Amino acid sequence: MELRRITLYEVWMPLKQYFETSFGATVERPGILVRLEERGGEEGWGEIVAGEGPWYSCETYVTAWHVVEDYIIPLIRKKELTPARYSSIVSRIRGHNMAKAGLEEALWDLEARLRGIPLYRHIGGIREAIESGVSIGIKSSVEELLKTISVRLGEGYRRIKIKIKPGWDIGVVEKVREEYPDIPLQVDANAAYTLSDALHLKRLDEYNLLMIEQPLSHDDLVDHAELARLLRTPICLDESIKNPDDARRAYRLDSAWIINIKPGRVGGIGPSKAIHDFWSSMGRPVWIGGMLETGVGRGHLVALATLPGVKYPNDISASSRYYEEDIVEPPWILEKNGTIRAPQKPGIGVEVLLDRVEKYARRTKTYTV
Ligand code: OSB
Ligand code: MG
Repeated sequence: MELRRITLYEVWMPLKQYFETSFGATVERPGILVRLEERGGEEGWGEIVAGEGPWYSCETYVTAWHVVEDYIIPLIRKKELTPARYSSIVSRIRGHNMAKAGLEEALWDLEARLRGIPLYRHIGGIREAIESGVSIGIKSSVEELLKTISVRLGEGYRRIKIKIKPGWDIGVVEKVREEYPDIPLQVDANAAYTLSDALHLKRLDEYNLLMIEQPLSHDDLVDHAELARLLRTPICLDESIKNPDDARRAYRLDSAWIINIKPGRVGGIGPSKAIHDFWSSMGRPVWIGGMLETGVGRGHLVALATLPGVKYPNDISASSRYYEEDIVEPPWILEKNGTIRAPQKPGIGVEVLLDRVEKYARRTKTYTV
């Protein structure tokens, strides 16, 4: 594909409700949208999911812009690109997976649109609807949490994930289970514990959780393996799996049974597929996680969630769970049966509303390539 222009939009999307994890609260979500235009006039869109501060990962929306502008764009100028060639070219840059992923996603979207096929088919997806779960942040009280869970279940979400941290864990899960003995339920610690909390975490085994996500340090594989031997609750890794090699090592060490794949964290759709393929070939399940994406990034998540190895509901909720108005048309909608349909239109299958993007953008820049 021959690119003509790349435009970056730094958008700030106000969340309907703040989202709190063990590393902090997000009130307004920054994100960088990537728009590619190729010679024939076709477009591709991707999203950089780096946050406001280096809390979930070391990247921020500021470092991501810097890396795209000063390193990625100069490296790809005048090059004939496919998503795979792009990944190979930018592999010279260490880390900065979220920055890399934005353009990579846009290339996949562009390639699918040029071929006139939906992105999910282009990447090997096999289902026309994906199972939608919801991730619920830390609340000011258990009552508040129970109320939120009841609303989300009423909307049709197929599984509830709650964020935990020291002081907001066993007691909270116990109360949720008292109220809802049978719902599919899982917890996410975002790396808030250490191995010395192993016996404390073991108490979660009583509550029939689908999994515990990233209990220990953000780049650990060894301690998770030790914890996995102690717990009956399956361990799911999020932060610790940053590339396909990490997945291979996690399998070797037996650090996890499940991987939450996020394209931003691992450098895009290609590396996500590689992790999916490897982990599935080992007979283990994956699902697709989210980073509070706008409708653009969400399109890429939906496409990935149609892959055959996705065996659990995903952190892919409707646009209305996050935002008063999304920047795409149609917005992502939850069906009554708790699924989201994979669009049959080319690429991510939704139209990006440029006037909305401009409304939320605080910085925009176009590069000719
Ligand atoms: O750990 O999965 C996480 C959001 C921001 C940063 C990290 C995480 C999350 C979520 C939200 O859990 C998932 C979503 O996009 O709905
Ligand atoms: Mg997580």
